[in-house]
Amino acid sequence: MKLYASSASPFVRKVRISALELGLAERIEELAVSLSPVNPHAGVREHNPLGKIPALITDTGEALYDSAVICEYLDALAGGERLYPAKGPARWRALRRQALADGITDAAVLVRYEQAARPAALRWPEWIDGQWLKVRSALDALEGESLEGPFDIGAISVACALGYIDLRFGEERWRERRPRLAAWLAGLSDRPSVAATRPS
Ligand code: GSF
Repeated sequence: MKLYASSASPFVRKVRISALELGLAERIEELAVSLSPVNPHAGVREHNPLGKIPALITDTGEALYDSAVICEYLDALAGGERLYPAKGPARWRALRRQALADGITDAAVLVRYEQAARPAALRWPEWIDGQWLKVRSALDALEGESLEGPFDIGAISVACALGYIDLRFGEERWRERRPRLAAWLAGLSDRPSVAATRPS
């Protein structure tokens, strides 16, 4: 399998952690790319018309995206029901938590593009504030949940969202008002899949 990837991408990190957890990492060859909405990558666009990473090319040549689909595909390849609970409340909790965490990451990535890619004269502070409202509200919601339990796709997605905020927005100091979430993330720091994929 081939994976269009970049080292700082939080969505690619979801796939990397999932592959390591499932024992599939060695079957994936990474194709490193650099892209943004104003700097699209032709190879990625050929396989994913949205021009986004992660995009996976399976061994039969089929392209899969986005991160949620790729992670569920890898889970199925490894026998199924390891990262994606099959049914019942555990499934809906994991999927809902993945949606919440990916929403945090989506909003944070948009802020990053706004600040790093958009010309200063075109920036819109209220729009950035609107993205931060989503991020902070979602972090508050996670602080109110118990994240203890299996390291499923919901937990993986939360770890990647928090890792991305630490990478790009250290000044946010999200831990100050969210001690439970902070302790949960700290408890994961030695987990091999998390440690091996930490962005630098
Ligand atoms: C989001 C992927 C994404 O925004 C997923 O895979 O879950 N819903 C998708 N990827 C970014 C890179 S990143 O910040 O992880 C991307 O490819 N951006 C390029 C663009 O044109 O938006």
